[in-house]
Amino acid sequence: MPSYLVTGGAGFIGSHLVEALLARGDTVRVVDNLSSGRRENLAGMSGVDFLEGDLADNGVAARAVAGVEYVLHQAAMPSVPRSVADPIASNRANIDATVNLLVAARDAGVRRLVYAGSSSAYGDTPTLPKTEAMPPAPLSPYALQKLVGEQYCGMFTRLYGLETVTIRYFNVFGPRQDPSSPYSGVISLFIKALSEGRQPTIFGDGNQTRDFTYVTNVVDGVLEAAAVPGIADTVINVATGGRVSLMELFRTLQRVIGASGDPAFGPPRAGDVRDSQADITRARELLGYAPSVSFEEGLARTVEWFRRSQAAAAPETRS
Ligand code: UD2
Repeated sequence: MPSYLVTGGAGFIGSHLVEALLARGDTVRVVDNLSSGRRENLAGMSGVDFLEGDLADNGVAARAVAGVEYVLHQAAMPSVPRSVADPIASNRANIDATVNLLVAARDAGVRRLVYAGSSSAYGDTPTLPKTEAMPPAPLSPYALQKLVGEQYCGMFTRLYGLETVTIRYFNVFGPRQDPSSPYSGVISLFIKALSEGRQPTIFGDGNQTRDFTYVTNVVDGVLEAAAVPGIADTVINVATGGRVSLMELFRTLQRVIGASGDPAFGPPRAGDVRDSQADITRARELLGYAPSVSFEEGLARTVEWFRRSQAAAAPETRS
């Protein structure tokens, strides 16, 4: 029964990893500073060893990795615009915490650390789809910080022999993605707005594209990345492999939700990537990965989850 640490395990993606690990009988510890994660995300998942703390504190990092075989490092301060607004706070959460965790994992003899990288590393390089061999070109503090984190991981493998693998995520969405902040992922924000009869805002002309990836696909990729031998010091895209514009996303969600009308438009966001699409050949070859849930099916499941969670919250709202 291998033991796993999921950093950021009370967050959106982290909680899905915890759920999958528990379902197959693994032992799971979570470390989370609850900055964007919530204890409720782990509701019903019994047996989790929960440690509340911030990995930017190296004492917390050391406690978190004690006795652990695998680390799935999800803890981060996501969001391009948040990093543009506050580069120091995001640097601390995304780089300082990662270095502390790597040192602690090295010293504790962890077998492998899987790092949550970001498609933002590719920036606006002209070629699509993006292959891992392309030179990175970060456009925002967030993109640079996530890239530095993955480079630290590779360096820890080469310098100290700590096995690390980076999975570059491409715009992950699904149940438990929190729509409550202006920095939330666009799908969660659009679902919330359309469900409440409001029009969401599109930043820019709406022709920017993303390889939106349902969370289950990411869980599959990350768990394989922890298990497959001989892939230390590798960067691997995990995505759907498609490309959907913001306008297409908006129209598709309108259909699924049963809403109409046109979106509002605002100025493009500073640091925003124009087009993003993954080449998933490496994931297929190294991890045996294939996306098991399509973009459309993922949207339907996410809207359904949102409806059920709104319905569950409704009695409290009325009281
Ligand atoms: C980046 C990364 C993604 C992940 C994420 C974490 C890229 C291509 N992707 O996602 O992999 O690391 O950061 O935060 O860099 N938008 C609107 N209206 C809104 C909100 C967003 O039009 O109300 C636009 C936004 O300007 C962007 C797109 O929707 O063009 C997606 O935005 P997002 O914040 O969901 O994710 P993004 O692409 O910054």
